[in-house]
This record gives sequence, C-alpha cells and structure tokens, in this order.
Amino acid sequence: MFSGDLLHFPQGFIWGAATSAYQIEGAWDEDGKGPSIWDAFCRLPGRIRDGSSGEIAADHYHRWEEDIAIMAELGLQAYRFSISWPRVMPTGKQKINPAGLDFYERLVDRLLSHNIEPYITLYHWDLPLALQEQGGWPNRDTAFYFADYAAAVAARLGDRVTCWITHNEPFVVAVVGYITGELAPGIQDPVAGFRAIHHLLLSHGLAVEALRASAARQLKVGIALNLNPVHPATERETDQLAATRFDGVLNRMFLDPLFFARYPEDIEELLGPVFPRIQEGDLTRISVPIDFLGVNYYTRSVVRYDESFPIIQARQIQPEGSEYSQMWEIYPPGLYELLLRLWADYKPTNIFITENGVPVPDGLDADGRVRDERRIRYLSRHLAQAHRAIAAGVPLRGYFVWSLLDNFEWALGYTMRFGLVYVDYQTQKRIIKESGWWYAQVIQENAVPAIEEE
Ligand code: IFM
Repeated sequence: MFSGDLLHFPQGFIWGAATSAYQIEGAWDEDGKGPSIWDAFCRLPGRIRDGSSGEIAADHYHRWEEDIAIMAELGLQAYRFSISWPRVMPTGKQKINPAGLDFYERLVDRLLSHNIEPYITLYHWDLPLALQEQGGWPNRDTAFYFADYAAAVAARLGDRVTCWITHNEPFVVAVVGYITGELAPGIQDPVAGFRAIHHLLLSHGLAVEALRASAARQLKVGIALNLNPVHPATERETDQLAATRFDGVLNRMFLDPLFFARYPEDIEELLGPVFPRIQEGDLTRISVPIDFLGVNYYTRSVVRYDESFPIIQARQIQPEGSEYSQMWEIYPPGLYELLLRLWADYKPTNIFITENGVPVPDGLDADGRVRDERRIRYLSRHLAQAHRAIAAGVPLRGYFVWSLLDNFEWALGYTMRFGLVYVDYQTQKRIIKESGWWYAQVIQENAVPAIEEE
C-alpha cells in the first residue's frame, strides 16, 4: 500500500505498458518473415551506436509466454505492441505469411486469457525492405499496400482486438528516416521526407477505413503521434517565429490534417516546392474521424532562430539549468501544457498517453535488484501532470509506460534501458525493476503518490 497523499485516477482509467516488434522480438528471419528496412540499416557500418541490431533483441518471439506472465504479475490492464509488417507479409504486399499471423494470434489469445487488453500498433517503423526498394513511404503506392496489410491483420484478429493504432510517430518515420537519415532507411532528402509525411497520413486514413470494413464488430482506431510543446529560447521575435515553424512541422503538420482536413498554411508557404503534392480527396481520407488520439510524450522542444538551418531556420537547443535524462530534457509540466492545448485546439474525444518513460543506466545490485529510483520519480512527476490535466477536463483515458522491457533503442542500440523490466541480454533473463513493482502498486490502487516538485 502506498502511504501519504495519493492522486486518484478516474474509475476505468487504463494502465498499460508498450513495446514494438523490432525492438523486442528478434527472430528476424524465422518462420517466413521477410527483411525490414531495420534489418538492412543495422548492417550499414556506423549507423548503430554499439554496432548491434534487433536480430535477437529481447528474444520476445520465443519468450512471449514468460513476458505475458510478467505482465499478469504486474497487473497490467493493457499491453500495446506492434505487428511486424514483414512477418505478416514478407514483401509488404499480396502474399500473407500465415505463420506470422499465427504468432500474433497466440499472443492476443494469451493476453485476453489474462484480461490484458491488446492495443495493436500496425506500423512501428519496420517497413518491409521490398517496399523500400520500390521507394518506401515517398512512394504513394505504399499507402495502399499498408491499407491491404491492415485489412489482412484485422481479418484475423478483428474479432478479438478492439483497439488499434495505425502508426507510431509518423514524424519520426518521415523526418528522421528520410530527411536527417539518422534512422532507417537513412535517406537525406527533404522532398522525399515531406512526401513520406503525406503518404503516411494518407495510409492512416486508408487503414482506418480498411480496419473498420474488415472486422465484423466495432473497433476503436487511433494514431500515436510524438508531440512536444515548443518554446522559444528567448522572447526575441526571431526565436518566436522559429518556435512557430518548429511547432508547425512537429505538431500541426500532423494534427491539422487529421482533425481539420488541411495542412498548416504557414508551413505550406515556408516549404514552397518541397511541399508534397496532394491529390483530390486525400485530406478527406486523412481526416476520417478517429476514436482516440495517442500521445507519445517525453520532453519539450526549446527552439532558437538559426539562419543556417535548412528550410525552417529553427534549431532545437538544450536549455541551461534544466534537468536531463541520458537522452532528453526532463520537463513534466510540458505534458500538462500539451494535453490542454490538444483539448483546446483539436477536441479529440479520447486521448491516451501511448508512450511516456525515461532511459536510466540501470544495473543489478549485489542482491539482484534493480533500484531505478530515477524512473519512479520521472513517471510519478508525469502522472501528476496527467492527473492535473484530467482535473482540468481533458478526456485522458489511459497511460502506457514506455517500455515494458529493456529493448533495442534504434540507432542507440542497447545503450539505453527504458524498461520496467530489466533484460540481461547475455542470458535473456528478465528481472522486474523497482519501478515495475511500483507501477504494479499504481495499477492496483489506481493512484499515484503525490510528490513535491522542487
Ligand atoms: O523507443 C522509442 C519508441 O520506439 C518510439 N518512441 C520513443 C521511444 C524512446 O526513444
């Protein structure tokens, strides 16, 4: 039992944890799975900090039963995981690999037998390599193949799985995959990147329709966006302009088409010839009503005007005097600010925090325990902000910790640990961290201990 003051969450609030296929499954070429862009990218020299890959990762493909038993032990009410497109369709289109669908069916059935609600993400970055060879997301056809894939998965699992997320962080897919090139497929081409944004959004709309059409019952469908509040580095007019542009590309470029069937005018003007070509009817498709908006929140963006920065002339900086994790500034009030803004500007009927978490350099103590106090503090502070937002009227329905397990952190390899559960990659042994036991208590009491902000 927690002691002291508690922040109680509304009845029915959903507590979960999240993972993604490439980051945990391993078994990169087993049982008919095709290669993804990540299988190829990890082989390029110098792309992954520790030279690793997701070929084995947390070996979840073979250890899924143990992992579900851990979820049940923690009392998780929901588990958000992604389906590997190339496991289900090895070349991304036409031919289905039944063994791939069988794996996810077993997973879903076991989750349901423990009363853990599956939240399926259809795309968490692992594009079938064959589709990248035909142009990837900058190729409009990919959007239509994605809808076919969505329909195939829903035809098998739509009778049991109610909650579906089309995409995870399309900003990262397009901008970091096709413009800065730090993530797969590692391309550096702004025209390709903005075309990718449009096709990802189009594919979302097409997939929402396909999911709803192919399942026999009513599904709840949404999308998970990485959204940050954007703050100017100073009061200077140029910095304010930079912040508006940054917000345009990071946030409004996704939210406006989804909720208002239009792209932000200032960004269209700014991009000029780089702005993607939009066909008639695309925006109507993109703005098909969704059942919930997924918000992945980790940090805020503080932005300074910088003439040398291509196109947007805005650069993100790390403000002095702030607190940092191994990856980003820790800024809990940004979650409250963001949720209130989303509610005021876009009025989504339901919001879920589909990711929130922190990397901590965890290790085992002599007694075999993992004392990740910093993670407990990070999660507590963010949940306090979520609680504040609910009290202010935001329809926040649930929260997923990123991540259930330590896993492959993309270009940073295994150098970051985000899990509630420690993974010893040598033995694949799982150890529930202190944060995992703490979260189990949160779920049980539907409440978080109130903490003092310094
Ligand atoms: O690990 C990632 C995840 O795949 C997407 N959102 C951010 C996480 C931490 O970087």
